[in-house]
Amino acid sequence: MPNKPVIFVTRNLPEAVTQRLTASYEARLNPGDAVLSAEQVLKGAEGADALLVTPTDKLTAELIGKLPASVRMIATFSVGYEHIDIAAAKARGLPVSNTPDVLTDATADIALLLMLGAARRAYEGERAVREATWKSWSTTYMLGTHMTGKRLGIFGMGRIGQAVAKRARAFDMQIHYYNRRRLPEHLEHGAVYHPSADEMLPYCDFLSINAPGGPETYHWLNAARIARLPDHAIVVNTARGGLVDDTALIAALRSGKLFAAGLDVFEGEPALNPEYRTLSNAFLLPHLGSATIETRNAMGFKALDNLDAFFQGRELPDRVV
Ligand code: 8YV
Repeated sequence: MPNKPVIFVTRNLPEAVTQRLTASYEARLNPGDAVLSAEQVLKGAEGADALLVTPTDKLTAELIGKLPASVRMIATFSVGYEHIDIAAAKARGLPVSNTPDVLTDATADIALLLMLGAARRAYEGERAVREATWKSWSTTYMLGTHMTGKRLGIFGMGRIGQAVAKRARAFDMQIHYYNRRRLPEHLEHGAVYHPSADEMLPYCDFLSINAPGGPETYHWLNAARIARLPDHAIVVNTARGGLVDDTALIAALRSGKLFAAGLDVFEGEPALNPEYRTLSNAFLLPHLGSATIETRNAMGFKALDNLDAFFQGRELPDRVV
């Protein structure tokens, strides 16, 4: 069919998503799946009607300012959109869509995996089995700390924070939370709201970070806030690495102030602070929050739903700006 809109897709997509994309659009793909430089993004965008991007593309104000006039929409294959300068997109009248909801469960599942993995020393245990350093059972071998019945503080009680709380309630955890706005009571399910995050921290045997990244939350978890946590607390992060001051977290993991951390996201990932690799009380995953076949397909279909809406002149279902 002639005149299909041209979509420049910066990274490889799941097969089912690519099939649907290529049926409706003239897709300009990146088969090698390399992370593209700003110059490569601009080159790929030449003559394209829309961009389908991911968080590995840094769409700065400068890059957005240089986009060819043909580009009329940006769809990101992610719920987070701190990699896109939203003000610059708005100034150019470029609509931006994201992929909320469909990755809520997968990401909350990973948060629970991190909490259990950190509390029960899953990394050390797994390594002992593989490296054959496990010699015998003993009453004091590799003791972790209990998760059941403890207090969980959630920083950022949006969709994912609420899904983490739901799962944690099955472990009889008492939920505390900080959010810019208090949830309506029927969504709190008994969780204790703290109007200030700093005031919540002393109640967090476990702290789960579920707030968006970006300048407002940059290095939110710093040395002063870690000091407010109970001794031997556990920190997990499935949001964005930038929320954590790595130097402060690493110092607290080394000193024993914190029992452990479970991290799925890192500032500068995949080039994380190398000291994390040396810490046996850090349970580390390579940004797997939404990495299930079901979720990644659903994210791709959501991005396509938004592109379809745009090119059919309908309101975007997931409009960020
Ligand atoms: C994705 C994410 O893995 O959607 C997000 O914001 O952080 C992750 O779930 C990633 O963005 C894929 O594009």
